[in-house]
Amino acid sequence: MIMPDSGPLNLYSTYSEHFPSPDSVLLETDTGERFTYGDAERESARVANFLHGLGLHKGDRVSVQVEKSPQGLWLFLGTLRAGMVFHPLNTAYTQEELQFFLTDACSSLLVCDTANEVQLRTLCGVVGTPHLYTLGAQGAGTLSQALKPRSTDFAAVDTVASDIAALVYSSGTTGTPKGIMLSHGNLVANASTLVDYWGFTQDDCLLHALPIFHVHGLFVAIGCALMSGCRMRWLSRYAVREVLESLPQSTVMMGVPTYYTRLLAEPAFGAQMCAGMRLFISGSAPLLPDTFSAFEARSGHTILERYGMTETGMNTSNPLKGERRAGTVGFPLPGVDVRICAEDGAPCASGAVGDLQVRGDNVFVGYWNLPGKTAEDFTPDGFFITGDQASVDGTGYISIVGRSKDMVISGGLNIYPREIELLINSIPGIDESAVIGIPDADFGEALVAVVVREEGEAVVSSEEVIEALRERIAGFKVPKTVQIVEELPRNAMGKVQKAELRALYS
Ligand code: MLC
Ligand code: AMP
Repeated sequence: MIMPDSGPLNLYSTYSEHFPSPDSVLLETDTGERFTYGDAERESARVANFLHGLGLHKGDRVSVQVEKSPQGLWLFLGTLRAGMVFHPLNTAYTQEELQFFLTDACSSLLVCDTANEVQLRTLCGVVGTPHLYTLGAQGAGTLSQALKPRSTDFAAVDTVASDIAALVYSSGTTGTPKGIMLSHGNLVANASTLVDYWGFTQDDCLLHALPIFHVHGLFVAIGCALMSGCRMRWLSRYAVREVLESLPQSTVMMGVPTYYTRLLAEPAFGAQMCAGMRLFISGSAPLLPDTFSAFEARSGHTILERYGMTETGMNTSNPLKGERRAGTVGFPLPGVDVRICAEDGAPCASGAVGDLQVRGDNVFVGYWNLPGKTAEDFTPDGFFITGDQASVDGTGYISIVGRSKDMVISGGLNIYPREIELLINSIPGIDESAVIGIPDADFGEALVAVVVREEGEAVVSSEEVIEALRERIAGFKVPKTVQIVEELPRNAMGKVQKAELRALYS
């Protein structure tokens, strides 16, 4: 949504208005290091000076595929300060996937892991990305060398609410990923709402175990911390042992449902280690009511479930004070208009299932270079059509009950079956395929490919299908199993019956 530009607005500058004294601790890492708010200011200034020194301009894309580290956070903050567009990339993406992203985003700079430098330098040559620097998990690499001589002072570039702060890709029902343009205004609006709604203060310590290449870990978690001036217990990845050790020093945790089911699977997890915790938040995928109840029984805490999307940030949330209801995502957040509509666009009565639509300052500016797709996904009165199906009960609690888009969420990561089907169908010896999600105790949903082989062709095995996919796409998108069948079930119109396949393989 395009907001009126009523003056300068920069996400970093807004964060920094809430920073406590420079010597206040911002990050405590799993290796025992501590970084202060002063470090964040100085190091992000070096990044901003470096980006300007490279000759990059406001609006240029800075693509980043690195392991989670404090230096990765400075890179994000420095990019915002410099007025450039932060383009985070999942570390699991293969070269083929990166080629698409760098080309589509027309990136000016790629920062990658030291280990990938050689291959990605060649790729940058192919796609025309002019600059490449490296950043290893421990902070070493050509980027840190280049940053050393830079000044630790930098005045944030003048940006306005509608200027793009980040470009985050999500795949889609056509199989081709699309860039989601998030503006400074979108990210400021959502983070400030969440800080208030979830009661963040400087006294909090947020247990941050999420990756920082997605909206959840990057804008929701980091946004709440920086806009309240609190501390973060910073884990480089979600490892259940480190989470157990960190809980006694934390007050808030955010995670996808898998984070909570993995905690419940640990016999050592219990109420005592949660004594200092005030809030557990879950999102990015449905939290099963059984998980909600088991967690309450073990820890004494009711998990607060919220609902959002990359395109919109957070839209609804269960309350901080008041009943958190299992199986629901609570109420619309302040400043977010939510409505549930029938196919003809009329509002649904309470209890009826319809398409969930949202409008507000949190809603993205549009899809990168795809004005037609952007127009298609908005109603004439400015509501974004989420593709989620929902209902609202008589007391206002909203439940997400399904999706009109064909999408699987595995461990909080979205996978669009069409993308995988197109790749499987291109393997020699394969006639066609259908990719589905089936219930999985760990990931919520697990990917299964149902495959029909070509008659008379050399026989392709399930293992060969998996191997062929591994070379081309991120591991989390590779189906956990491949079922070879004679034919796919179809209805009278010739459409593959995925519900039938799900029932068969669940
Ligand atoms: C890893 N693997 C997965 C997977 N993650 N498979 C399916 N689904 C996943 N989510 C596979 C790898 O390919 C590998 O397979 C094997 O599991 C081990 O990899 P790993 O990296 O060691 O796994 P692990 O550390 O256990 O990671 C699982 C996880 C992680 C759940 C901790 O995926 C995670 O942190 N998920 C959170 C994602 C997130 O931040 N989502 C928010 C999106 S924003 P192999 O076969 O190669 O060995 C959003 C908006 C909103 O949705 O509302 O928030
Ligand atoms: P992403 O594209 O990664 O931003 O994922 C957004 C999608 O995740 C939404 O459209 C929903 O389908 C799903 N989602 C996020 N939070 C929840 C939740 N609490 N319950 C159910 N689905 C959710």
